Amino acid sequence: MKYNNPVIKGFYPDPSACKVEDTYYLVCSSFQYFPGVPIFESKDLINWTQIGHCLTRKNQIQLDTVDSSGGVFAPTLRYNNGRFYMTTTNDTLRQNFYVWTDNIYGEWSDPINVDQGGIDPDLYFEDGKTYFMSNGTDDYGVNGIVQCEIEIETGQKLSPSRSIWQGSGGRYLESPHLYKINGQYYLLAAEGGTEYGHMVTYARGNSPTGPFKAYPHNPVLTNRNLGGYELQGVGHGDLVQDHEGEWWLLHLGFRQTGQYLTYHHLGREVFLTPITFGEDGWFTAGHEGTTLISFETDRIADTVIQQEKRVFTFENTDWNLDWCYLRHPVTENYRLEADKIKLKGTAVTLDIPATPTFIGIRQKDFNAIISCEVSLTNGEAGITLYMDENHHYDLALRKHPEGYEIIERLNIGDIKSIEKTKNIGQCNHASLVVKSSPTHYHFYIQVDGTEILFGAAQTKYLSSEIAGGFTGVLIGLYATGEDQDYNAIFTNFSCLYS
Ligand code: 6LW
Repeated sequence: MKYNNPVIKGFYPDPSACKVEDTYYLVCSSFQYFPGVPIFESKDLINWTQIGHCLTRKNQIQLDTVDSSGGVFAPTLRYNNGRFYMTTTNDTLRQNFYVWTDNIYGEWSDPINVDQGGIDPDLYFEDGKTYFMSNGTDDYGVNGIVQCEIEIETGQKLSPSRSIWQGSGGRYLESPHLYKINGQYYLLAAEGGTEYGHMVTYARGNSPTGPFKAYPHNPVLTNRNLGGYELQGVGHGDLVQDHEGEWWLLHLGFRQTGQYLTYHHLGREVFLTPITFGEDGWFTAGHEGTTLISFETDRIADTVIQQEKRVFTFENTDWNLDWCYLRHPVTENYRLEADKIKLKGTAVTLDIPATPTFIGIRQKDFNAIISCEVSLTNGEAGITLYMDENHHYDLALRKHPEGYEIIERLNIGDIKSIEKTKNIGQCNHASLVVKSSPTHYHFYIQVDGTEILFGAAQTKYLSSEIAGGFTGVLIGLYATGEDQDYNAIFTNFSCLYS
């Protein structure tokens, strides 16, 4: 069959996966968004359904003081003796920790801290021992992939942290994962940084503690030399073995906005690349070490069909799965109903790294029509295309002393500008429409069923290349205001991808 990449679209970076019986499970990083660490499941590696989040309680993750792209960095998901473990870093606190659950559809434990620095923690279980890996500097001042043994019940270190591999020479050695395959230990990593130079590298050895010998042809996977190719930045991945014994890499990458337009604003997404082991025990990845937009493979049955949900509405999404908040939400400011939401705006705007009244869903594809109706009593409420507090576009309804107006606001770094306003008198209701293409957002208002073009802005100013950071654009519904009551009601939300 032929499958398309990405297999999970939109801002879902740093995938880590494991297989339990006939099901694959996968987690991603979530940074300043709450709940943290989305969990997906799949039976066939190409159709993924979100089933929950690992970090659903405030006592599991401190996000209040977290800047954009701070907070929850890359997680690892592992299963041992009937228990799932998810380990990650709160990068803002520089703290590695893990949580566990015996029911992946339920709640996860309180965090257990590990006193080893660096990011991208990994767990490897063998013979009653637990090895904990991360990147960084070891107890002797040596950089690299750093490892210690821990007691899994308490997170206590049972051995000093020791650097076990220094990588293949690329910058930003990170994302370690350790596996035992056919009696050998494989240490997978990412190098090059999570931009255009990103790559996957690995080494192998005879013991979980090394020494490790680098694969002679590293990087095993990178798209860094594919100029003019839509998929870039591939790296940071995790190996899984399928039901038939074949190996795959689930990893991140991004889609740039055009063949030679080196911007991406949808965030880093999840890609699937076949892995092939040679007789010598070294493996290769993808098509000559690159990831393609689609792979023809006989490893997945022709009867498997890659499904894609193209329409997202209030009615067909789940508030607890598809939608998320900036840092810890003030829950009483949200009334989430089957077909509408009521928001209580506060004085906190989208322009500061705090907790505005905001609920967002990831933009999963370039071409989309996003629409909703909003009613307002005071303050402001509307749709935001939100990358971070300094990079967002808003189409909103706003109260002014004599009545109401529609505004189009562009917020690009130091330039914060209301581009257009339209006075709508005493009418406190508006239909807002945003049409998105790879390169532009066009803003419309709908009056009596007719769409009136209000303005436009380029997507590239919301891209990671301009905004920096590790996240992607969310379609947010937001409100600001000073009242004590719910000042905005949203209905008829739809995001239709073509
Ligand atoms: C993550 C690191 C990376 O921790 O980006 O792509 C960092 N790789 O491994 C943030 O996602």
